[in-house]
Amino acid sequence: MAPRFQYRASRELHAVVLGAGGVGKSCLTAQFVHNEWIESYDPTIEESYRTQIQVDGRQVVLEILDTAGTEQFVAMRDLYMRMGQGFLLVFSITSPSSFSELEGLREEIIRIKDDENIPMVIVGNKADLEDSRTVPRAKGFTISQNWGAPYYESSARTHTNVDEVFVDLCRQMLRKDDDYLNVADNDDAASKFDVKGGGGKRKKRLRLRDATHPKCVIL
Ligand SMILES: Nc1nc2c(ncn2[C@@H]2O[C@H](COP(=O)(O)OP(=O)(O)OP(=O)(O)O)[C@@H](O)[C@H]2O)c(=O)[nH]1
Ligand SMILES: [Mg+2]
Repeated sequence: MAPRFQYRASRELHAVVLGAGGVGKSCLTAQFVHNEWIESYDPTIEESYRTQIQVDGRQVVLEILDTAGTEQFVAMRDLYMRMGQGFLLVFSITSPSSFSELEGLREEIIRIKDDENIPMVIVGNKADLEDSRTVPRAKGFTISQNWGAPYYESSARTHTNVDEVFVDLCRQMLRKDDDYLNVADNDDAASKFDVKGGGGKRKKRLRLRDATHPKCVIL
C-alpha cells in the first residue's frame, strides 16, 4: 500500500495545448507558468513546461506541452495526443477557421486515445478583442454542450480565465486518475476472488462514472 499512497500524494499530470497557429497557445501557457505577457509572435515548434500547483488543496506537478499550430510543424501531433492526459483546445474568437479546426482535433484525440471522456477544455482566446469578434459566444456554447466539455473565453493579454482553464483541466485529469486508481484498487481486491475479472470491466466502469459528471459551460 505504501508506494500507491506516495503516488497519490504528489500527482504528475500531462496537459497538451492544441489549436491553430497564432491563437495564443504560447501566450496562455506563458501567463499561467511565468505570469508574463508576450506581445511578439514567434511560432512554436514544441515547448514543454513543468510547474507545481495546488488544485483543491492537492499538490500537482503539471507538465504542459505547448504545441505547434502551424501546419509545417504538426507531424508530432499523433505522439502528443498519445502522451497527453488532458487537452486545452484553443481557438481565437477573432478567427472562425481556428474555431472550425477544433472539431478535427477532438476527433483525432478520441480516435488515438480510444476514449470519448478524455479531459478537455475548450478555450476561446483573445477575448479582449471583443470589437473584432467573429466567432459568436453561442457557437462556443454549442460545441461545449455537444462535446460535454467546459467552455471558457480567455485573454492571455489581460490574464482573464488563464488560471481557470488550466485548473479546470487539472481537476478533470485528477478525477479521471482517481477513477483509474479506485478501479485498480477494486480490481486488486476482486482479483483475489476472480482471476479473470480484469481489463474489459475496467473500461466499462470508467465510462459509467464519467457519464455521471455534470457538463458545464463557463464564460
Ligand atoms: N489581443 C490578444 N493577443 C493575443 C492573445 N494571446 C495571444 N495574442 C497574440 O497573438 C500572437 C500569437 O500568440 P502565440 O501565443 O504565439 O500563438 P500560438 O497559438 O502559440 O501560435 P503557434 O505557436 O504558431 O501555434 C502574439 O502576437 C500574441 O501577442 C490575447 O489573449 N489577446
Ligand atoms: Mg506557440
